[in-house]
Amino acid sequence: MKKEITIIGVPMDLGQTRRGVDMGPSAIRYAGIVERLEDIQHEVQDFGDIHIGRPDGFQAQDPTHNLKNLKEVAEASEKLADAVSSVIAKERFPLVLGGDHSIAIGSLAGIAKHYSNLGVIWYDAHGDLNTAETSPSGNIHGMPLAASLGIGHESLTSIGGYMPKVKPENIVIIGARSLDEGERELIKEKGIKVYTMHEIDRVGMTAVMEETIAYLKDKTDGVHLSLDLDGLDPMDAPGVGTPVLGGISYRESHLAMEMLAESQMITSAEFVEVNPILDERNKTATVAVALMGSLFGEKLL
Ligand code: EXY
Ligand code: MN
Ligand code: MN
Ligand code: MN
Repeated sequence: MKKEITIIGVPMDLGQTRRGVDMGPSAIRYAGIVERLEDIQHEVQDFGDIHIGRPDGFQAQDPTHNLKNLKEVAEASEKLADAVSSVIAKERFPLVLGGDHSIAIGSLAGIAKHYSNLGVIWYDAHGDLNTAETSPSGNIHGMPLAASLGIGHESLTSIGGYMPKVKPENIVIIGARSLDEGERELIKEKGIKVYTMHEIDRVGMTAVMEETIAYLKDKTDGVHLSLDLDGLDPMDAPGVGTPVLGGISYRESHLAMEMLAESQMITSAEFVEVNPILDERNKTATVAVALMGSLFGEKLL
């Protein structure tokens, strides 16, 4: 089904400390995302990039909070929330390109207010469920899902002027294989549905996606796909800042996207953590574009 898509670039690298991920939006555009979607008959507009304020000097880690670049990440999140919300208000599909995963704080703030029960599919090696109290790094890209649940520092949970953005029962995490202690406790406490790599290996991606679609279909009025390229195996997506061995394969990821396309349940999406500096000949951005093709209905035959 033809969609009216607006691409929003977020050159954010302040949610973590490896330079280069701010070039993710350019790398994905260079890999031909606009042409790819137009080739399958979608109408595509490019909003351009959200402006990211830079901290004075280098990483302004705030020792009292264990929240690096909190001010700049919060400011960018508000700007992104406004941009995404205006896209949805025009009844267009927001396709957000990262930038590190802290951008999901802004995406979800801009999206969730348009739905009464937004579902979230978090495709990621990580849970991104940390707070300043539980984070081993102080990197805010490890906190966006917690913040969107209303858990964590008020500067992050209050983006968009409301909380929470999402309820625990409307989240499915797929691909987890690196969870910190605090994240494991939160998952148990909140009853968040998680398919780790163990489940994916055991039952297969087809069953995981069938169960995910069935789990969300009747209780949500929209579903956001937050796809972190580090959810894939580093062999297939090497250009990411926090690679973890033993990930989801390229073909399993295409199948997941193709099944989501068939379900027609996805109402917004973001693709994050592409870092062309750590990549091999823009391979990870190219993989991201191929997966977006499948998500938007591209067929092999
Ligand atoms: N859990 C670790 C932390 O919080 O520092 C690693 C987080 C990596 C986050 C990437 C975006 O998925
Ligand atoms: Mn500036
Ligand atoms: Mn992530
Ligand atoms: Mn990740």
